Amino acid sequence: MNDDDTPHTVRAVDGSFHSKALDTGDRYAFTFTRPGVYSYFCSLHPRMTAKVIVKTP
Ligand SMILES: [Cu+2]
Repeated sequence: MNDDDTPHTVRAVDGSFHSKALDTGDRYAFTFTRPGVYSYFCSLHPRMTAKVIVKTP
């Protein structure tokens, strides 16, 4: 959920997932089906980067 007071997006570096602009309180969900490390960033503020690590159960 976007808790900030400005919009942000979630965009995969490899393009595999991409949210619309998320206003305050908006949520975005994506279901990963394969383990791996998925780097993403905010397309409105490209210096905002992070990653999701998906592990097998
Ligand atoms: Cu942003």
